Amino acid sequence: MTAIDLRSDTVTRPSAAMRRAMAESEVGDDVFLDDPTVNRLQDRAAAVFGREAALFVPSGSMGNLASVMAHTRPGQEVICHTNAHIYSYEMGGLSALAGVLPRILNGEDGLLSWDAIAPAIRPKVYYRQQTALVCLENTVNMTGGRVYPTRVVHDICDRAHEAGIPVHLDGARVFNAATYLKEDVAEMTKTVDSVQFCLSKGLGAPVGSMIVGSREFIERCRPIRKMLGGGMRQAGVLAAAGLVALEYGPTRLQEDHDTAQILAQRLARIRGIALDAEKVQTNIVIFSVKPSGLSSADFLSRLAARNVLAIPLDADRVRMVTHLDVTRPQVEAAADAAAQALD
Ligand code: TLP
Repeated sequence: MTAIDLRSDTVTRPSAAMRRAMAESEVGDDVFLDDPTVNRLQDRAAAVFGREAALFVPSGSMGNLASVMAHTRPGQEVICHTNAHIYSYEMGGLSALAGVLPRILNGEDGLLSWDAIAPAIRPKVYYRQQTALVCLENTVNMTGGRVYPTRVVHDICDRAHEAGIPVHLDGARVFNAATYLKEDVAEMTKTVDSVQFCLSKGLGAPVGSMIVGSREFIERCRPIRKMLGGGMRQAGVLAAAGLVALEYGPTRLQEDHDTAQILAQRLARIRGIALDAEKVQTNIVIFSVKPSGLSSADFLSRLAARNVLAIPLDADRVRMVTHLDVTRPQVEAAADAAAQALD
């Protein structure tokens, strides 16, 4: 029996239509800029976000890193939230490869505000390292897929720009945020300087992310992508999947939010689990098993024995993510398995 895999929305497998598009894709050598399918994907992504240009990158981590490197110089500071993926889950690339200092801030639910950011901006004097970039994440993965109100994003960007500081958005799941808000991604992100979004999460592609921004910014990212080892050749086979993901992926994300809601409500009723289902806005459900007395690792191995997979966030907390390869009956079965595991 195949497992009910709630470890991430990255576990989805390409659909038949996607595989067909990949098999039939027209390809060239993208390092020579002549892969027609990559070019089509880049043009489409730029159009969806109402921007001048976009760049296809192998992963969200590379998209974020290349964007940071294009916006900053070594020795400068990058403001982000303590929960930010770019800070906690990207192998220290900010320091190891971009050479910048992460300036980490707190804020409820992983969200920053201008009031939190303003005091952290370094004074513009030659003998202090300068604040070069603000990074936001939407949705915020590690606080359970929380969504930024768009006016907060615009406010942060407007004020940061007044201070001469650009803003990068880690929009790995920005289409989930758009689905929750019932807003258009172009409108939601129009004030940020660059966006990284993932094709390989809820949108269902096997590989890939996009950076979108001005043409000048994208042309600065392109050689950095090459330096990081992300210059791909006949990448049209992947871009073809990306085009299908970008076209159809966003149209079905509400289903993932609905199944996450069902999952959260069922889990919240289980003794031994602490979870506020009302905080679940998108497709990520995070809860604590501390009241049960079990560690997250013990709980997860009991769950795996019942054919349900999820990941630990720390000693007490567990993350489950819904996606296109899990159905409503499967999340109901997963919640039943959680109840049995804690019985
Ligand atoms: N997130 C993965 C894991 O790395 C935790 C997941 O399963 O959620 N930004 C955000 C907000 C992300 O959640 C991720 C991946 C990335 C960037 C990086 O994307 P990839 O994995 O393509 O490098």
